[in-house]
Amino acid sequence: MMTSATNKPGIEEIDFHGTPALRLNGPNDTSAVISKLGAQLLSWIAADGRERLFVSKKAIFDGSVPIRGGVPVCFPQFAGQGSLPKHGFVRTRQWDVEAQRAGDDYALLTLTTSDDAASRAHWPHAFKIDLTVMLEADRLDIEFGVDNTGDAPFSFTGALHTYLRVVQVEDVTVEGTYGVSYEDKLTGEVKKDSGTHVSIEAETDRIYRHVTRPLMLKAGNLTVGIQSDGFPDAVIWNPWVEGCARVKDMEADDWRRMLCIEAAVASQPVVVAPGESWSGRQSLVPL
Ligand code: TA6
Repeated sequence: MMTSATNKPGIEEIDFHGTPALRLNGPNDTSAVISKLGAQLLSWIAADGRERLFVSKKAIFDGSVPIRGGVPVCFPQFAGQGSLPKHGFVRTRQWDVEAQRAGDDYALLTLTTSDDAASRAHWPHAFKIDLTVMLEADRLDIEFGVDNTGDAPFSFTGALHTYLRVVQVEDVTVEGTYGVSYEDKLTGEVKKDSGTHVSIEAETDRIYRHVTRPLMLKAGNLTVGIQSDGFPDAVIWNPWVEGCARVKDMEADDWRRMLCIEAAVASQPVVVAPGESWSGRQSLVPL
């Protein structure tokens, strides 16, 4: 399909629920919105015109808590795996624009943040992290980079905590985990997946270790392929009815409309030597 002059890819500053954000207008009427708060992707409309990310109607955008939905960036700690605030501290930071550009067939944005007195009060390391979102007609790539700018090594865990929108999570299957070991965070057990797919039939919180194949979320007519590079693990999370009721910034039936499939460093921390970098990517492909 030809891209007309009026919908040529580009990037614009917008206000999204009161928080400064950027909208990537991609080819074939695709778009993505990324908040400067947390460098959080909050919307991705694929070429079929449908929103693919879930954001709760009860999400809070004032920076007092992380925004509930989209793609939160968890760093330098995954979940409660350490003494830092849950999922680290970069979800409520204001990030800066480092790069933005668009061509006929893509729009790209990079946001960055680095250590300061506030971060060092939590975590005594010098770092620079960046998140790049690249929007094309038929895919969205989210790349997370970590630079150690100090003179001592550090280790981190983290995730791109992607909330995918589904119509009814009970009807969803996730393929690609056959034979992969996972930690069931609800029971502490380590098991190996032996079925052709995962169905969501109750609260689910699993860390799949060393995932090498792409995953496929089949959610009625909202199928998405999920490929990650660099991130060793994949997390599948749905709070179900009771878990959702415990989350203040979710509506009672939000559990039904979302499934988190996260690209994660969770089973083992990554060590970054001084002056060295690490990067990982999650790619989402509407199918
Ligand atoms: O990645 C899954 C998880 O760690 C769950 O255990 C659940 O707590 C979820 O993240 C949401 O965490 P949040 O801090 O955003 O409420």
